[in-house]
Amino acid sequence: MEKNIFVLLTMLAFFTLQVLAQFPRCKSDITIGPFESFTTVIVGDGFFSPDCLTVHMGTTIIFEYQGNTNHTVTSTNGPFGNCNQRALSPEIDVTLNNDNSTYIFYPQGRGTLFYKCNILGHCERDGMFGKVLVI
Ligand SMILES: [Cu+2]
Repeated sequence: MEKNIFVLLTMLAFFTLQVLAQFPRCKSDITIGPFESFTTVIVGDGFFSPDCLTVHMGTTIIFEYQGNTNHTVTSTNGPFGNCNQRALSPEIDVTLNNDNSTYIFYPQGRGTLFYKCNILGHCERDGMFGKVLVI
């Protein structure tokens, strides 16, 4: 009887880990203090850094291009790592390159902005996605 419970718990732990492994994790997870007027997310070739950012209401987020090929900041409905859909609210779809190297995001309320790079393959293949949690 005890052996059966052990086997059951082992299987449960195994399947739980399998499910958790499906969700991408933050490569970096930064929280910005409550009185910062702005913070920066670097848009590079194949990454956003930090990819997970927490700010307080009133902090502006500057997406700063430091790449060699075009990238976009494109809002999605989430969850983190979703490369498929675009979000309509807030709808953001900005191409960044040497001619247009910054996008300034002014959060209008608390909540999470999920975003990705919409250039083919950049989100799916390179993992170009991120989120901004506004608290
Ligand atoms: Cu890109």
